[in-house]
Amino acid sequence: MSTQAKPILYSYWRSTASWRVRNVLSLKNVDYEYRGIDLFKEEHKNDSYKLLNPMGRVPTLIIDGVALAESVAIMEYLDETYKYRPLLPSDPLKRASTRQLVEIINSAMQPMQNIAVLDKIGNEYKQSRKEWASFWLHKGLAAYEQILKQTAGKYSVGDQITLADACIVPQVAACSRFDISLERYLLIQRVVGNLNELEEFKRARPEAQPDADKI
Ligand SMILES: N[C@@H](CCC(=O)N[C@@H](CS)C(=O)NCC(=O)O)C(=O)O
Repeated sequence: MSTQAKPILYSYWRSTASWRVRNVLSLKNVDYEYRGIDLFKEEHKNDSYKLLNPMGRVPTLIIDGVALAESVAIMEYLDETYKYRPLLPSDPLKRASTRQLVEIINSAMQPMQNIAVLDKIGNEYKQSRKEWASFWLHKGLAAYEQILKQTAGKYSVGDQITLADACIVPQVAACSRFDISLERYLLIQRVVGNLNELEEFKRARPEAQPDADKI
């Protein structure tokens, strides 16, 4: 159990990296304070926020007296300090597979569709944001799908919910924003379908957040 009474999450409702951390907080049953950072009002670029998150991105988790940034580091810290429902398998190979899947999303997919990167592609290099994102997202989806052939059970790695699951749900939602069809990715569809049925995942969804746009 962590030592601080109530962690504070700086998040943006539609941010997939924030959503990963919300999934883990929800899965671990952690009571936390939510603070919205509006990316479209550029609140993440404020000097005061950058003191907490030097890259000027969301999420940031204030926990145990420290401002932690980078969703994977945050998720691993939570998994180590909140013992309830371990999200990294005890078997070393399954743990490595979990981290492999996490890295495909964290390093090869999300950075390619991050707002700052898409703005550079669109505004400076005058290329199609959608074509760029679609190319990289399909590459990541195909790799994830191929690995699932070896690892998947009910979820990404067997029947245990893992950090990979916390990442794939938001990443698939991001793909739909670029009109990417999941037709070719049957295992991803199955796993995400199973995860989306769980109450813990429903609580973490963008539309359930206090800063969600009410249309
Ligand atoms: N690797 C970082 C990525 C964080 C990230 O790119 N966050 C996005 C939202 S999902 C963001 O803040 N984008 C604003 C920007 O880059 O200006 C993490 O996992 O925390």
